[in-house]
Amino acid sequence: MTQQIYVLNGPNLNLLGTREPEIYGSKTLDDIDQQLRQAAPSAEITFRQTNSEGELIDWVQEASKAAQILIINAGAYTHTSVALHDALRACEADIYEVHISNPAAREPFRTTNYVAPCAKACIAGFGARGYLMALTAALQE
Ligand code: CA2
Repeated sequence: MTQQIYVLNGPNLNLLGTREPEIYGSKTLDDIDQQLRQAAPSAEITFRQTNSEGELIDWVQEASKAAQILIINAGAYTHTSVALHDALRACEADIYEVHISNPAAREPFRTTNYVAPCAKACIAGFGARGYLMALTAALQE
C-alpha cells in the first residue's frame, strides 16, 4: 500500500526564504516540498500551506481519513489554537510536529504549545532540515 503523507504548514510560512533568513533560513516552502518528494519517491505526499486557521483544521480532518502520517508546522497557531488542538486530538494519523526555529528559545509566548500534546514527536531548531528529519524518522517507525 502506498504511504499517504500529509505535510501541513500554517500561517506566514509561505514567506519562507524571502524574509528573516537569520531565523528561518533561505529555503522556500517549494524547496522543502521538492526535497521531501525526492527523499520518499514511493510515498504520496500532500504538501500544503494556509494562513487560515479553519482551513488548516479542515486539512487535519482530511489527513485523519486519508493519511498514515501527518507532519505539521502549525506556525503561530501552535501557540494559540485550541481548535487546532482538538482537531489533532481527533486525528488518526501519526502526528509529527516540526518547527524551523526552536520556539522554546524565543519569546515567552512561544512556550505555550497546543500541538505538542497531540504529537508522537517534535523536531525544532534544525531549520528547514527538520521536515526531512521528521519524514525520515516517521518512515522508520
Ligand atoms: O519555527 C517555526 O517553524 C515556527 O512555527 C514559525 C512560526 C512561529 O510563529 C512559530 O513560533 C515557530 C512563524 C512562521 C513565520 O514564517 C516566516 C518566514 C519568513 C519570514 C517571515 C515569517
